[in-house]
Amino acid sequence: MGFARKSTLLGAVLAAVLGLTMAAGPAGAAGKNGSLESGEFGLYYLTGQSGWVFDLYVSDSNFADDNFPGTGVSADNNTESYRNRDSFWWHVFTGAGYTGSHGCLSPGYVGNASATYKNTISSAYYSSSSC
Ligand SMILES: [Ca+2]
Ligand SMILES: [Ca+2]
Repeated sequence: MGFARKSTLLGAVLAAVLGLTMAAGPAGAAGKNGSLESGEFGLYYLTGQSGWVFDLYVSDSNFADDNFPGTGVSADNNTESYRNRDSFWWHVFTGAGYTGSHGCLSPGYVGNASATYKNTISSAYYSSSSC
């Protein structure tokens, strides 16, 4: 867990720079509550952003200790599509600890996982830059 929680100051600066109308600010997002809010990255159980969503507000180095919120279904190696509602890039990995194949989802990205990442993602972190 080498990543500090995103500071509200940084969020405020980014919101100002990007001209976003984030009235509630980053404090409105609550990770891993099953609801994909602004500032979060969502990994979905099924394609087309359907099924349960594993919503991340901060980086997670190992999905093996996580279930889809409100279920007993593991989020590890079990996601098929994405939606990035964050202003950061999200980097996804097929191995725990940010190892294995490495893919990047831009801010605002919506799509299905390619064959490499379908039901294989085990960790993810956010960054201001792409791969
Ligand atoms: Ca959430
Ligand atoms: Ca975890």
